[in-house]
Amino acid sequence: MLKIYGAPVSVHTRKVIIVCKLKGLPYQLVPVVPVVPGSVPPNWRELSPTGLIPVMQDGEFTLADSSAICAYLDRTHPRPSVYPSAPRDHATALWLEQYAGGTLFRQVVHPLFHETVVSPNLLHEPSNAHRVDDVVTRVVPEVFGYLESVCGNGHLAGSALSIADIAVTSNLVTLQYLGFMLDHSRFSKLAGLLDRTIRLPAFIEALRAEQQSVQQMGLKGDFLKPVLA
Ligand SMILES: N[C@@H](CCC(=O)N[C@@H](CS)C(=O)NCC(=O)O)C(=O)O
Repeated sequence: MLKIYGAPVSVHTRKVIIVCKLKGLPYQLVPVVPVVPGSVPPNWRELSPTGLIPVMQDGEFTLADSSAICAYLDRTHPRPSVYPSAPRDHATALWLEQYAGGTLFRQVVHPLFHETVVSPNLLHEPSNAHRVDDVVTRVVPEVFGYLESVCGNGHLAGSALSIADIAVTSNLVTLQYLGFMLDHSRFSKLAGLLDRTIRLPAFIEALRAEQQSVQQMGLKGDFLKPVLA
Protein backbone atom coordinates (compact mmCIF):
# COMPACT_ATOMS: atom_id res chain seq x y z
CA MET A 1 0.00 0.00 0.00
CA LEU A 2 1.13 3.58 -0.66
CA LYS A 3 2.53 5.40 2.35
CA ILE A 4 2.00 9.13 2.64
CA TYR A 5 4.02 10.96 5.27
CA GLY A 6 2.33 14.19 6.22
CA ALA A 7 -0.44 15.89 8.14
CA PRO A 8 -4.07 15.99 7.03
CA VAL A 9 -4.45 19.75 7.51
CA SER A 10 -1.34 20.47 5.43
CA VAL A 11 -2.22 22.04 2.09
CA HIS A 12 0.12 19.80 0.10
CA THR A 13 -0.61 16.58 1.98
CA ARG A 14 -4.33 17.16 1.38
CA LYS A 15 -3.66 17.65 -2.33
CA VAL A 16 -2.10 14.16 -2.54
CA ILE A 17 -4.82 12.60 -0.37
CA ILE A 18 -7.53 14.03 -2.65
CA VAL A 19 -5.80 12.62 -5.73
CA CYS A 20 -5.58 9.19 -4.04
CA LYS A 21 -9.26 9.34 -3.13
CA LEU A 22 -10.31 10.42 -6.63
CA LYS A 23 -8.42 7.48 -8.06
CA GLY A 24 -9.65 5.05 -5.42
CA LEU A 25 -6.11 4.36 -4.22
CA PRO A 26 -5.71 2.99 -0.70
CA TYR A 27 -2.95 4.68 1.30
CA GLN A 28 -1.54 4.72 4.79
CA LEU A 29 -1.06 8.18 6.27
CA VAL A 30 2.04 8.31 8.48
CA PRO A 31 1.70 11.42 10.67
CA VAL A 32 4.63 13.82 10.30
CA VAL A 33 4.52 17.48 11.26
CA PRO A 34 7.92 19.00 10.43
CA VAL A 35 7.48 21.92 12.86
CA VAL A 36 6.99 19.44 15.72
CA PRO A 37 10.53 18.03 16.14
CA GLY A 38 9.61 14.67 17.76
CA SER A 39 7.12 13.83 15.00
CA VAL A 40 9.64 13.17 12.23
CA PRO A 41 11.04 9.66 11.64
CA PRO A 42 14.81 9.19 12.21
CA ASN A 43 15.50 8.91 8.45
CA TRP A 44 13.40 11.99 7.66
CA ARG A 45 16.12 13.82 5.70
CA GLU A 46 16.56 10.78 3.47
CA LEU A 47 12.84 10.62 2.84
CA SER A 48 12.38 14.38 2.46
CA PRO A 49 15.50 16.23 1.28
CA THR A 50 13.67 19.54 1.81
CA GLY A 51 12.30 18.51 5.22
CA LEU A 52 8.81 19.35 3.94
CA ILE A 53 5.66 17.23 3.75
CA PRO A 54 4.26 15.29 1.98
CA VAL A 55 6.47 12.36 1.07
CA MET A 56 5.15 9.28 -0.72
CA GLN A 57 6.54 5.76 -0.67
CA ASP A 58 5.37 3.25 -3.25
CA GLY A 59 7.30 0.11 -2.31
CA GLU A 60 10.98 1.02 -2.64
CA PHE A 61 10.20 4.23 -4.52
CA THR A 62 10.25 7.44 -2.47
CA LEU A 63 9.15 10.82 -3.72
CA ALA A 64 8.98 14.18 -1.97
CA ASP A 65 6.95 17.10 -3.36
CA SER A 66 3.20 17.00 -3.90
CA SER A 67 3.35 17.98 -7.57
CA ALA A 68 5.77 15.17 -8.42
CA ILE A 69 3.68 12.72 -6.38
CA CYS A 70 0.42 13.68 -8.10
CA ALA A 71 2.06 13.47 -11.53
CA TYR A 72 3.44 10.02 -10.65
CA LEU A 73 0.06 8.76 -9.40
CA ASP A 74 -1.58 10.06 -12.56
CA ARG A 75 0.81 7.91 -14.63
CA THR A 76 0.47 4.80 -12.48
CA HIS A 77 -3.33 5.17 -12.14
CA PRO A 78 -4.48 7.22 -15.12
CA ARG A 79 -8.23 7.24 -14.40
CA PRO A 80 -9.65 9.67 -13.68
CA SER A 81 -6.81 11.88 -14.84
CA VAL A 82 -6.26 15.10 -12.91
CA TYR A 83 -4.25 16.60 -15.78
CA PRO A 84 -6.15 17.76 -18.87
CA SER A 85 -4.92 16.30 -22.16
CA ALA A 86 -5.33 19.32 -24.46
CA PRO A 87 -1.95 21.10 -24.54
CA ARG A 88 -3.16 24.53 -23.42
CA ASP A 89 -5.43 23.15 -20.70
CA HIS A 90 -2.61 20.89 -19.52
CA ALA A 91 -0.17 23.80 -19.38
CA THR A 92 -2.74 25.98 -17.61
CA ALA A 93 -3.30 23.27 -14.99
CA LEU A 94 0.46 22.98 -14.37
CA TRP A 95 0.80 26.75 -14.14
CA LEU A 96 -2.05 27.14 -11.64
CA GLU A 97 -0.80 24.20 -9.59
CA GLN A 98 2.56 25.95 -9.46
CA TYR A 99 0.92 29.30 -8.65
CA ALA A 100 -1.07 27.64 -5.84
CA GLY A 101 2.07 26.12 -4.29
CA GLY A 102 4.54 28.88 -5.08
CA THR A 103 2.51 32.06 -4.60
CA LEU A 104 -0.84 31.38 -2.88
CA PHE A 105 0.76 29.04 -0.35
CA ARG A 106 4.17 30.69 0.10
CA GLN A 107 2.96 34.30 0.20
CA VAL A 108 -0.44 33.91 1.85
CA VAL A 109 -1.22 30.62 3.61
CA HIS A 110 2.24 29.81 4.94
CA PRO A 111 2.94 33.20 6.58
CA LEU A 112 -0.57 33.34 8.08
CA PHE A 113 -0.26 29.75 9.37
CA HIS A 114 3.13 30.56 10.81
CA GLU A 115 2.02 33.75 12.54
CA THR A 116 -1.31 32.50 13.89
CA VAL A 117 -0.54 28.84 14.73
CA VAL A 118 3.17 27.97 14.69
CA SER A 119 4.55 31.06 16.46
CA PRO A 120 2.02 31.35 19.31
CA ASN A 121 1.18 27.66 19.84
CA LEU A 122 4.36 25.75 19.00
CA LEU A 123 7.26 28.19 19.30
CA HIS A 124 5.59 30.15 22.10
CA GLU A 125 6.62 33.37 20.45
CA PRO A 126 4.40 36.39 19.83
CA SER A 127 2.75 36.64 16.43
CA ASN A 128 4.01 39.33 14.09
CA ALA A 129 0.84 41.40 13.68
CA HIS A 130 2.51 43.64 11.11
CA ARG A 131 3.28 40.63 8.90
CA VAL A 132 -0.31 39.36 9.18
CA ASP A 133 -1.64 42.80 8.32
CA ASP A 134 0.66 43.09 5.30
CA VAL A 135 -0.46 39.71 3.94
CA VAL A 136 -4.14 40.49 4.46
CA THR A 137 -4.14 44.05 3.13
CA ARG A 138 -1.49 43.91 0.39
CA VAL A 139 -0.83 40.32 -0.71
CA VAL A 140 -4.32 38.77 -0.51
CA PRO A 141 -5.98 41.31 -2.86
CA GLU A 142 -3.25 40.80 -5.43
CA VAL A 143 -3.18 36.99 -5.30
CA PHE A 144 -6.95 36.52 -4.97
CA GLY A 145 -7.51 39.19 -7.63
CA TYR A 146 -5.39 37.18 -10.06
CA LEU A 147 -7.16 33.92 -9.22
CA GLU A 148 -10.56 35.61 -9.55
CA SER A 149 -9.55 36.81 -13.02
CA VAL A 150 -8.83 33.25 -14.20
CA CYS A 151 -11.88 31.65 -12.54
CA GLY A 152 -14.95 30.96 -14.63
CA ASN A 153 -18.03 29.19 -13.40
CA GLY A 154 -16.56 25.75 -13.99
CA HIS A 155 -13.01 24.46 -13.69
CA LEU A 156 -9.73 26.36 -13.70
CA ALA A 157 -8.18 24.38 -16.56
CA GLY A 158 -10.26 22.70 -19.24
CA SER A 159 -13.75 21.35 -18.69
CA ALA A 160 -13.13 18.82 -15.92
CA LEU A 161 -11.70 18.79 -12.41
CA SER A 162 -7.92 19.09 -12.52
CA ILE A 163 -4.96 19.43 -10.25
CA ALA A 164 -5.38 23.22 -10.51
CA ASP A 165 -8.81 23.13 -8.83
CA ILE A 166 -7.52 20.71 -6.19
CA ALA A 167 -4.39 22.73 -5.41
CA VAL A 168 -6.15 26.11 -5.18
CA THR A 169 -9.05 24.73 -3.13
CA SER A 170 -6.71 22.94 -0.71
CA ASN A 171 -5.03 26.29 0.05
CA LEU A 172 -8.36 28.06 0.54
CA VAL A 173 -9.56 25.39 2.97
CA THR A 174 -6.50 25.79 5.21
CA LEU A 175 -6.75 29.56 5.01
CA GLN A 176 -10.34 29.40 6.24
CA TYR A 177 -9.29 27.04 9.06
CA LEU A 178 -7.10 29.94 10.20
CA GLY A 179 -10.14 32.21 10.29
CA PHE A 180 -9.29 34.20 7.14
CA MET A 181 -12.58 33.80 5.34
CA LEU A 182 -12.79 34.37 1.63
CA ASP A 183 -14.72 37.57 0.86
CA HIS A 184 -17.57 36.18 -1.27
CA SER A 185 -18.71 39.55 -2.57
CA ARG A 186 -15.24 40.61 -3.69
CA PHE A 187 -14.03 37.23 -5.01
CA SER A 188 -17.31 35.62 -6.02
CA LYS A 189 -15.95 33.30 -8.70
CA LEU A 190 -13.18 32.03 -6.44
CA ALA A 191 -15.76 31.52 -3.69
CA GLY A 192 -17.88 29.57 -6.18
CA LEU A 193 -14.92 27.36 -7.03
CA LEU A 194 -14.26 26.68 -3.34
CA ASP A 195 -17.91 25.95 -2.70
CA ARG A 196 -18.25 23.52 -5.61
CA THR A 197 -14.95 21.74 -5.05
CA ILE A 198 -15.31 21.03 -1.32
CA ARG A 199 -18.63 19.32 -2.12
CA LEU A 200 -16.97 16.68 -4.30
CA PRO A 201 -17.09 13.24 -2.60
CA ALA A 202 -13.26 12.97 -2.51
CA PHE A 203 -13.01 16.35 -0.74
CA ILE A 204 -15.85 15.57 1.65
CA GLU A 205 -14.19 12.30 2.66
CA ALA A 206 -10.79 13.92 3.16
CA LEU A 207 -12.19 16.94 5.02
CA ARG A 208 -14.27 14.73 7.29
CA ALA A 209 -11.18 12.69 8.18
CA GLU A 210 -9.18 15.78 9.14
CA GLN A 211 -11.76 17.31 11.51
CA GLN A 212 -10.19 15.65 14.55
CA SER A 213 -6.87 17.39 13.80
CA VAL A 214 -8.74 20.64 13.15
CA GLN A 215 -10.28 20.48 16.61
CA GLN A 216 -7.06 19.38 18.33
CA MET A 217 -5.21 22.31 16.78
CA GLY A 218 -7.95 24.78 17.71
CA LEU A 219 -8.56 25.65 14.06
CA LYS A 220 -11.85 27.05 12.78
CA GLY A 221 -13.73 24.32 10.93
CA ASP A 222 -17.24 25.72 11.29
CA PHE A 223 -17.48 26.81 7.67
CA LEU A 224 -17.49 23.11 6.74
CA LYS A 225 -20.44 22.20 8.95
CA PRO A 226 -23.07 22.51 6.16
CA VAL A 227 -20.87 20.50 3.81
CA LEU A 228 -20.01 17.70 6.23
CA ALA A 229 -23.45 17.47 7.90
N1 LIG B 1 6.70 22.07 -2.93
C1 LIG B 1 6.33 21.29 -1.78
C2 LIG B 1 5.92 22.21 -0.66
C3 LIG B 1 5.59 21.40 0.57
C4 LIG B 1 5.34 22.29 1.79
O1 LIG B 1 5.60 23.50 1.81
N2 LIG B 1 4.83 21.64 2.84
C5 LIG B 1 4.54 22.33 4.08
C6 LIG B 1 3.19 21.88 4.65
S1 LIG B 1 1.86 22.17 3.54
C7 LIG B 1 5.56 21.98 5.12
O2 LIG B 1 6.14 20.90 5.09
N3 LIG B 1 5.78 22.89 6.07
C8 LIG B 1 6.66 22.66 7.17
C9 LIG B 1 7.78 23.64 7.28
O3 LIG B 1 7.72 24.68 6.58
O4 LIG B 1 8.69 23.36 8.05
C10 LIG B 1 5.19 20.33 -2.17
O5 LIG B 1 4.40 20.67 -3.04
O6 LIG B 1 5.14 19.22 -1.61
